Amino acid sequence: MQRNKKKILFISPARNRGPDEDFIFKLSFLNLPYLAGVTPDHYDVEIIDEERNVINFDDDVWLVALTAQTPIAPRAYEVAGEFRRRGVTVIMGGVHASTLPDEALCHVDSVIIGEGEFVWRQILDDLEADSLQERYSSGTTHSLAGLDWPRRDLLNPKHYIPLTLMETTRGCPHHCDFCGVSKFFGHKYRKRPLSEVKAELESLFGGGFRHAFSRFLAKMGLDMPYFIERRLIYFIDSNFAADKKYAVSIMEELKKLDVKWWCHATVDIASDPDFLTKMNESGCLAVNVGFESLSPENLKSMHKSYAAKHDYPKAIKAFHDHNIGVMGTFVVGFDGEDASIFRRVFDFSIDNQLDWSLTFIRTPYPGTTMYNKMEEEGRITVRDWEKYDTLHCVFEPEGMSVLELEDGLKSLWKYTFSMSSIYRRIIKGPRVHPLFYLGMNMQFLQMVRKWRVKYDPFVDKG
Ligand code: B12
Ligand code: SF4
Repeated sequence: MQRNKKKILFISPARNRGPDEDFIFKLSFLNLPYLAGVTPDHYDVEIIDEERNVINFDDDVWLVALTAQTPIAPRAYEVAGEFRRRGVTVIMGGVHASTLPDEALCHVDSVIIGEGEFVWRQILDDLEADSLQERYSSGTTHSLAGLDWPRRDLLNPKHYIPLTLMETTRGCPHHCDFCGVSKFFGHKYRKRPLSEVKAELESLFGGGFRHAFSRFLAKMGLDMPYFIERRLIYFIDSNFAADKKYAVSIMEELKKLDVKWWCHATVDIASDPDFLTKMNESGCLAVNVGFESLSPENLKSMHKSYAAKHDYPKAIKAFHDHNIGVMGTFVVGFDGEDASIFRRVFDFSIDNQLDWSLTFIRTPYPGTTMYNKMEEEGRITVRDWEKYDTLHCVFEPEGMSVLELEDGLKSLWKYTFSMSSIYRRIIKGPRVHPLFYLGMNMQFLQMVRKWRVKYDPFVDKG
């Protein structure tokens, strides 16, 4: 059969993961669906998620469009090489290529720096006219009004957990030194018009689902019907509640639609009980909070002083008292930090019954303030981007060896996701949406139980 439309293949490449790195639950993504959403109808579009599909390099395609975060960049370059050898034009966007366009241009024909939607049609027109530029830059000040909705329909729902990803804002007013968000999306907190967010929510969840029995079960902490009915949203915004008035308007809509949801937010919202009440009433299951460090000095050193002002245990209790679970994340490997940090983070997670707790190794991503500082100090030891996955140490640590840091982290994950820890954090109490958190914790348990470590900081050597 002859195809008369030109085909654009959007690809999200995947790292080679060993069986000991594999999650049962897979998340979908929004960036390529957003770009597919602004692609004119006269093109044939397909999204390949390499985590789930095999790439057919001999497919008859006109254009390949790649996305990649830093640890995926090497694989993206391999994929680009395969297609270019077959004479196909390859372009690349995303955080990594935007930060290191010169590097990316050694592997692809064109690089998009910044948000793709605003330059995408121009790129297609240029390619049609045989005048594709090497770089396109979209800046970080675009209004989000009128943004076309992402083509979620191009991702096979069977491949992912029953969860809808959604974005309401871009940018973040804070300046944490390890984070690329405010550099990439800007310090200005840009919000989509409320009417557009509400219309998108309505189109996804409007109508149906008014089962009194499901709501009754949910009140007992059993949210299962919402998962089965796919009425679960993950707001991928870096900071969902930086403008609380705006967030409240969205929550009013979520309450009407009767859905469950979670988001990323900063710890300060815990000191606003009215806001927490509204979160709970609108179906919030969880808030993902980057606690990063238990030391105020470390928080200051990473330019996260606003968090140092908050009492973490009190904040977690406030979330729990409002029936909101806490997914806490931490970072280890600060200067002067020794191996006792692993035990401290573990104890903190248990004592405060963190519903989910994940710790990463400090990683200087290119383009961040942390990267520039470590580069200046000559402390970056690893240039293989695959290792920039926050489980490896890519710099010269101070206070621990690389092995202590990497295996200490793995041990921490093993203890955090052991049955006894899961029991103490979730089952014993406060039992905030226990089914949801059991599922989340169990998938980590099944992964970390296969891990082997040479060094375990939890074992008393004395
Ligand atoms: C949600 C999220 C996650 C979710 C992923 C959910 C999912 N499947 O989408 C989870 C929790 C799993 C996750 C994991 C990780 N994440 Co994350 N994550 C985010 C977050 C908060 C939002 C991502 C997002 O969807 N943004 C919205 C979309 C629309 O933006 P986008 O992907 O950048 O795409 C736009 C442009 O980049 C561009 N674009 C992108 N691709 C392409 C391609 C083409 C062809 C074109 C033209 C344009 C283009 O156009 C898009 C639309 O405007 C970002 C921060 C942020 N606000 O972006 C961090 C972020 C992307 N994550 C980051 C990191 C470090 C990670 C991890 C490596 C480490 C970790 N320990 O968490 C893992 C690795 C995951 C992996 N791929 O292996 C870093 C990336 C840094 C870097 N240099 O790579 C970020 C920027 C946060 C930060 N602190 O700096 N993450
Ligand atoms: S608050 Fe979160 S998104 Fe904002 S700069 Fe800090 S880590 Fe990045």
